[in-house]
Amino acid sequence: KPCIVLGVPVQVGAGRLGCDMGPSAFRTAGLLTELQNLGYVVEDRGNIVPKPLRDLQHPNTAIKALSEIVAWTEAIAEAAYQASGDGMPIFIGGDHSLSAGSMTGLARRAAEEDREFFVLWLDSHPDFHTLGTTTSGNLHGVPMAYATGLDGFAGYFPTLAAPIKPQNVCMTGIRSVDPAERSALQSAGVTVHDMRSIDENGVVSLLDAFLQRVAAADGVLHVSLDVDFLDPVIAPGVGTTVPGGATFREAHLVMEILHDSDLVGSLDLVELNPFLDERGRTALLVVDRVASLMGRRVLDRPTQSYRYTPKIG
Ligand code: DIR
Ligand code: MN
Ligand code: MN
Ligand code: MN
Repeated sequence: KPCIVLGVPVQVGAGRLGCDMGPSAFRTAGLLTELQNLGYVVEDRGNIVPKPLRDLQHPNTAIKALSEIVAWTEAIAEAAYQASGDGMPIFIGGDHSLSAGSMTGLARRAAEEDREFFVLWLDSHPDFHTLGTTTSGNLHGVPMAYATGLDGFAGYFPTLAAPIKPQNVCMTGIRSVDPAERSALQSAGVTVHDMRSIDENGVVSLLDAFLQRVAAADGVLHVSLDVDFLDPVIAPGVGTTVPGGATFREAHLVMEILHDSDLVGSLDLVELNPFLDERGRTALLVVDRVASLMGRRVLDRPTQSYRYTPKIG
């Protein structure tokens, strides 16, 4: 299957400007040639353009750029749906609001193909605010709540063709959760692994348990990688750094295991802010980890098989 690269220069979902340069930085850092060197056919569809703006007002006056983000979401969802029929979509952002479009377009495709849709969310934040609960008003904080069908998006964001089951979402690397998100995550039943859980259990056993579930359901897996999942010491090029993040070695391990699993069908790369980066360092690190996810490895070794085994009888 070809890799289909979609640039999404949305930045008004984040609290500061600069993410609109993300797609350029990922291309400049050699994402496409890395994929080609790994043997993939790569199709760059260029940058998505938002739909026309509609005037939208929400009673929560903290919300910023609602009309713009809705216009982006409509366009991204459509592009995601199309691309997932043609190959493996890779969304290069752009702030994390883009996942409101990518995940819902992909989930629609999965539902049509009668496949169970799963999301591995690699982020320091759960981005599980509704339009009613966000206090920062930055809409990169809402995509997962929207995509899982939480209340309060109707009349603003596009109607969901196929809400994602909260039980099919696994968040890892979490270390910054707002009070409203904390209770919403619990009542929805999302699996959340914070950094303490990673320290206590190791990233391998946590990821393995989730991948087993994806395989058992013959599911299709989407990976959403927020750059702030990584520790700011190694990945400074992001607007919302949170200390105590994933190390280089943890990120490397996660990506190699994801490749071994053979379950990943699509990918978001979000929140890269080249204006805050140090000479492309963060962009290059992310491109390197994408190479690991797509099959580059240090040594060959026998790997855990996650092959789907149909139930008999
Ligand atoms: C915070 C920060 N939870 C908010 N969120 C994100 O503004 O809602 N930062 N996603 O990257
Ligand atoms: Mn995020
Ligand atoms: Mn984040
Ligand atoms: Mn957040």
